[in-house]
Amino acid sequence: PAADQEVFAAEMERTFIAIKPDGVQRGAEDCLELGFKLVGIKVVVPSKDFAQKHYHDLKERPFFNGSCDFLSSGPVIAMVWEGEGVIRYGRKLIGATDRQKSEHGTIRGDLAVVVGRNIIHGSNGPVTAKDEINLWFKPQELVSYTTNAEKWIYGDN
Ligand code: IDP
Repeated sequence: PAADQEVFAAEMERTFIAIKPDGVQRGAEDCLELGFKLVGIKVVVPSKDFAQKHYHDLKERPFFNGSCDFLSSGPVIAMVWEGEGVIRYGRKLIGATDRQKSEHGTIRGDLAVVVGRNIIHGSNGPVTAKDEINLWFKPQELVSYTTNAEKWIYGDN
């Protein structure tokens, strides 16, 4: 679904974040200091067919083919992050799709120059997040664990 059709809730959830090929070449993974939990990560070069699956909701858009070619052009760092409100927070950290509209202090706002090379992907909302996590990761590639900091991050009352 489009971002504006997704319903958000501040509950424990998982999102799919990917550093795209341009972001990998430019070292953008250094920008990720989320106060959230990384539960899955791998480096992959997606096939064109796989990229088409990832961008399936953009099939009708004129930039669909170019975006799929680009996503499959080199290594992508694929990640699943977990935490309360992580889907919306991830989008905020990434910034608007078009760099001209993304704020300074966001990854795209600071690093991207053109919309077709915008460094990083993050799920639009809960439905997309679930679909993308399922597409990119097998269940056994994701881990559940507790960090020592969690009780300080979330409190217990
Ligand atoms: P998002 O990545 O912020 O969720 P979407 O609208 O889902 O934005 O578009 C997916 C990707 O397609 C964008 O990240 C960008 O790489 C590419 N894209 C979007 N709009 C354009 C455009 O107008 N020209 C070229 N590429 C675009």
